[in-house]
Amino acid sequence: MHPKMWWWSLRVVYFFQQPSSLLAAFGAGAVDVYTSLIVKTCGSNLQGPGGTFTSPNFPFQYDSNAQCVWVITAINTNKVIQINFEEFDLEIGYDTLTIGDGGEVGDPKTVLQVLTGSFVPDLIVSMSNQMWLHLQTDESVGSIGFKVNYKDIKTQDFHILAAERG
Ligand SMILES: [Ca+2]
Repeated sequence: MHPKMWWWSLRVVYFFQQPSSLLAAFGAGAVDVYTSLIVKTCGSNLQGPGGTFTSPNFPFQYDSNAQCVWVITAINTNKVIQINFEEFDLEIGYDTLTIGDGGEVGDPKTVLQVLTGSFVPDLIVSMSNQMWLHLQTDESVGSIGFKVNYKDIKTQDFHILAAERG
């Protein structure tokens, strides 16, 4: 694909913050295009029971034009993935970390959160035994990125935790 076309497509995806509007506007084909557009330059495949990973170069600036993909898998399919961020800072509005449920990286139907800037929820939990994270940075201005802890948990543990938190 022509580089300009590739870039334009990414921007379109960025502006359609709601995955459902992307689907509505372009149909199911847009999902396939989005997925095929992610040319991975960093990231890894991870497994439970738990661990820590960071954006490239952390705690120094991440690279511009980065496309990092992490997929976390609990081998026990009855478990789900829980993540919590120790540090988080991305160039607000231009660099994003998209987090989704399952292993279909980039599928807008599975998006749980699109994070940018320095605000993060304290916990993000998948619905299945897999979670994907996609860091996408633009051509200029970086920040420290993020450090995140992950673990696989039994689904009932999360319900208890949620109940305790009210
Ligand atoms: Ca940037």
